[in-house]
Amino acid sequence: MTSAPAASARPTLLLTGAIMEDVVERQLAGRFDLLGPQDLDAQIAAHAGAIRGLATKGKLRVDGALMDRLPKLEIISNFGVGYDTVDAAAAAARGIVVTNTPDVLNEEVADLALGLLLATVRNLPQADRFVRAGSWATGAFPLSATLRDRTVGIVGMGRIGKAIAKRIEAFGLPIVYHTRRPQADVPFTHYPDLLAMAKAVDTLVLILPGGAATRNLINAEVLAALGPRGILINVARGTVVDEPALLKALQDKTILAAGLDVFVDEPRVPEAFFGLENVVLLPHVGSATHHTRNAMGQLVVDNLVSWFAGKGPVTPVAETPFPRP
Ligand code: NAP
Ligand code: 8YV
Repeated sequence: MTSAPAASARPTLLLTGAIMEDVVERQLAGRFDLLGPQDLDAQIAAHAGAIRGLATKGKLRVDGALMDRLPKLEIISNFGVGYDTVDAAAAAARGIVVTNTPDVLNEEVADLALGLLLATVRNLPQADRFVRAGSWATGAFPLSATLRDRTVGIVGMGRIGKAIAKRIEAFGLPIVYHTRRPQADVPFTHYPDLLAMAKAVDTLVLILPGGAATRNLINAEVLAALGPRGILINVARGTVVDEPALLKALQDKTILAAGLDVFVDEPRVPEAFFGLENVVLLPHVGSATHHTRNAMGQLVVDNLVSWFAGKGPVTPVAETPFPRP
């Protein structure tokens, strides 16, 4: 496919998961013949030759094998800025456009990252549990670590990384960052070498894509370099961290604490984390407000509607630029 299709009446669209029923499904229902998300396999088997669009979210892998089952597929619209569950290279090779939901969630995810950082450094969930348990009546809550003398290394300095940096600057903390390429529009020191940065800081905030290229980037060596004052905040993807290595580092106090919004096998969280007092665990809620999830859902709809109106995608991913080169 080298260009957008001519405008067409009611294309068939497959939903691989329940996506914001009130925003996405209601708007799409008037314009598309909708299939899924129930009985996906049976629906694909029965309608494979008709499916021209796919709206996807979360766990289900949209890989080359699935694409090969859908010979008329033109567009994959992903609910989320991270699209590590979609094989975008396989889509590109088949002339299929992939879209995601960038920018509309930057501030929300950055807010959550700072909330998680504060909660982890100042033991806020533990303090809440302390009060609820009636323990305050019998003594004071222990003093905590502080943000005051910290240097923050941000791994990933894209749209959300910059929004996080803006907030950390307002807290008066020095910032450095690691990415593969330096960013021209930020004043912070760039570390091309992650290990060197981990040695130079005591706080790491992860906000980069998941997938094969970043799998286990944060391993035992990086955690050891971060050291016993070290705080790790992960709002990126669970796969970016070697989870067993992190667990061991928390148990052995190789690092001080971690705040995790994301895990390798969501919604399954290794139970060994539950018994640790030096970790704050969130159920992947970086963008999870009514406001921002609605905006993300609207962008999923806008991409599909624009594509099938013959106007091209609104927010194609880098692997499937439009118009194609
Ligand atoms: P973005 O604008 O594309 O920025 C990604 C950043 O990561 C870039 O600075 C990029 O720089 C860096 N990066 C990519 N691959 C890297 C690698 N192998 N090593 C080091 N740095 C690498 O993306 P964004 O919109 O900020 O979103 C970032 C990610 O946040 C998403 O992909 C998603 O996984 C995650 N996220 C999580 C939540 C949540 O709910 N917890 C919500 C939204 C997003 P270089 O290309 O120069 O390396
Ligand atoms: C979403 C996210 O919750 O945008 C992302 O990359 O991780 C979150 O905003 C998720 O994609 C929805 O499943």
